[in-house]
Amino acid sequence: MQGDELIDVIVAGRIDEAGPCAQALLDEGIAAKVIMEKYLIPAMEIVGEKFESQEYFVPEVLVSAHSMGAVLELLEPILILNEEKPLGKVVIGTVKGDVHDIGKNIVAMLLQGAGFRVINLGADVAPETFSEAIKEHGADILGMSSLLTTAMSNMLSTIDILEEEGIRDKVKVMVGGAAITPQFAEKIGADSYGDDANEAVRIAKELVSE
Ligand code: B1M
Repeated sequence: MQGDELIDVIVAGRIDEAGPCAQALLDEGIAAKVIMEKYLIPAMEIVGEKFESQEYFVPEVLVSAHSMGAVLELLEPILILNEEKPLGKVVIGTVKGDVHDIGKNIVAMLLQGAGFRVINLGADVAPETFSEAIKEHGADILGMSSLLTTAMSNMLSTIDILEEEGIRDKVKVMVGGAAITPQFAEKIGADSYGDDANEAVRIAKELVSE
């Protein structure tokens, strides 16, 4: 089994083949993290290029995304460690108005794998929902993701609510996702920006040790 085959399966959106194809790579001894970094993320990059060049439209992108989801489901229990004493608690979600959740889920999985307790609120998460979850779980870090320029201002709306409720200084805010830049993160008063999932883990460790 070649990793390139997994890329082809995801790009072509052959959902039923995605899980077995990834399982074959695992059986060959290829680590889950390597499968994710070498095959899954590049596959979605190809899908993104096809979308941009209008070779693909939303339905094609959706079946590719579901194929990737099937593989992530398979890899999740392998990537996640159940630490008895977590490094910290992270509430994470994609902001309101944005349903892109693949990258955010990868970040959530790697954070869990690194020993954080992660409360993943999903996608299209309202500012109030983030704030409630932070209070309920006593989160150390809030992670917000956005891939849409039309939705990214909801990161600021969330930070505003945290300030209104007097809890902004109790939680570190990390933002990321394809729409976000370090300049935007700074402008909205986030504590940190993560370019990719590995960087997000490194930053989260720094944030809890500050
Ligand atoms: Co959409 N989409 N999409 N889409 N989609 C983009 C984002 C787009 C760039 C494509 C394009 O036009 N070139 C474009 C946004 C343009 C913009 O705003 N600048 C776009 C658009 C326009 C849309 C719709 C409006 C299309 C339409 O309906 N006409 C619509 C919006 C729906 C909505 O949200 N309200 C839409 C819908 C969809 C699908 C539902 C079909 C599907 C999402 C399925 C899903 O997520 N469950 C989809 C997809 C798959 C994409 C592309 C092709 C791929 C995104 C992806 O999964 N990448 C995307 C094109 C692209 O990105 N090139 C595109 C792989 C993933 C691993 O990367 O999410 O960037 P990413 O995550 C990375 C890093 O960014 C980082 O770590 C991850 C791993 O390394 N990261 C963080 C992410 N979150 C982080 C948080 C952190 C730290 C790091 O800290 C908290």
